[in-house]
Amino acid sequence: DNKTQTILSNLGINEVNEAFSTGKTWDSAAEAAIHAIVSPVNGQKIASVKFSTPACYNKVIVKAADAFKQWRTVPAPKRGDVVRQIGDSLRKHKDDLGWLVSYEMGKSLQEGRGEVQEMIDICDFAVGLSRQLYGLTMHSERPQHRMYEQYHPLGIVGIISAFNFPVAVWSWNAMLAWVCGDVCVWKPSEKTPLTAIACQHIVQSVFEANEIPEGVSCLVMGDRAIGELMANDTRVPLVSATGSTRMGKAVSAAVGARLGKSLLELGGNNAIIISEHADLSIALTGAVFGAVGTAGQRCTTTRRLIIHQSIYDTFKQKLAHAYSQLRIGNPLDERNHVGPLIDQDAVEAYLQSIDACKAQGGKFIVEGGLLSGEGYESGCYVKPCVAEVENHFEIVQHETFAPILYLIKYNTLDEAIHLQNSVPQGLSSAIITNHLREAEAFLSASGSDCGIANVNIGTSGAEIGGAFGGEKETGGGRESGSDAWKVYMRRQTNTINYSTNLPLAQGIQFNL
Ligand code: UN1
Repeated sequence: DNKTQTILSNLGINEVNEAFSTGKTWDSAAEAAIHAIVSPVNGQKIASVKFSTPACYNKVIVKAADAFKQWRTVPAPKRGDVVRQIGDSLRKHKDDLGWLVSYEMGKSLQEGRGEVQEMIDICDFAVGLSRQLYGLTMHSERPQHRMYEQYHPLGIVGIISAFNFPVAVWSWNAMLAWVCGDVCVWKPSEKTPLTAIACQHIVQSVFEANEIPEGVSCLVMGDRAIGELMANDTRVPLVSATGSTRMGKAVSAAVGARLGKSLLELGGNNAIIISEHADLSIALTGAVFGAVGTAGQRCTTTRRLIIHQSIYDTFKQKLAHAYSQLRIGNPLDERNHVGPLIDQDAVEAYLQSIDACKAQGGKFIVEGGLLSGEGYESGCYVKPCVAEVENHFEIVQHETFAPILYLIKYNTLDEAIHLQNSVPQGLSSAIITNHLREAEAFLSASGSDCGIANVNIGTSGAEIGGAFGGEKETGGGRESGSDAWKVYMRRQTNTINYSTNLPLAQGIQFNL
């Protein structure tokens, strides 16, 4: 319709879009295959994109390597000023871009705008950071010597992003990488390339106004074939990848084989422990938002509730009631809580997990299923569901990217923490309790083993100011706030002798 066309044209999206961009240049090889992008909201085609060939990819890397030579010489606070302007431009485009995130990916409009807000926030963070890329100074053991360390730009940062946060996760990487003096080559998910095209246009107009060389921000379209080229490419010192554990293992192996750096943000299997000392209304809202927000497709989605036996039945009833109130439907309609899954493959995985859960002994207290009929024509809308399970079930150990919530009972806090930690993944975790000893035990060295551990907050919806990522199969990377910037730079230790002698360290005498 008209609204869709206006927004697409505001964001620079054509009917058929080129396979790569190095900035001003948008291009494709003649043989580039064309892929249609269909919205999970209504099953309508939005636009098409061409996929990059290896030759396209190579052109991008050559351009990026060239641009790096200039960009690394721009003072960091000046680079920060350019990122500040990107933040300003994102503020202007927040409604359009938030809408397109919602329409292309299927998350609620509020969450689509929230995602753009995360981008704006990381821009602000990066601007401040551009004056704070601190190294330490050390005291030399030798007289009239000075020691310090400094951080230098690394080079090309390859960014592989997932469909579920199609633009925010890229921005966490790109904004930090840019203030650090790196150049970025972004391969967005082949399921959500249009929002990436929109971002490239926004960045490009800021870069052009500031006469930044072409190649500082690059976009390559494609599927895992392009990801593989990047992972194996020695011209790309850092590959930052978000997605499944299977993908992360492949990236890590390829990058590791050439001793490059990878930053991995992979699957989660996040739990909330609900204690007998919990505020149950906080627990309920935190759990339901965590489980059904983004239709269960966040890596921070709440997948397990570990509930104290004394309040288990009460909480179960409250939960079932809350689920009965959920409105599932078009995410662009702000009255709805839950939108569609990304595509029919995701629906298939959801249905298979429900079957597997039943076969393994799970008991559904809120039944799932595919929705059909008016408003559900895309075939991607499913019912959020809740099952009583045991933590060791194979299906419970596995991350299904869908709104399936598992309930598990516990007696002692030690047991609850043990259950929470007894999965292969280690991203986000939470406890709801008003009991100080429980909260502190959960956060202690013998508590949660995750990268994120919260008290009286659910597992999803982290702020950008903290380092984001997790342990074990989550991949170990940290993105976004705190000192996550360090991975985007190379560290150099410098020792300067301003004496007239050459004293050696460790007291060694070497006389000629
Ligand atoms: C993701 O799902 O990959 O903490 C990122 C959150 C969001 C980011 C999630 N701020 O839920």
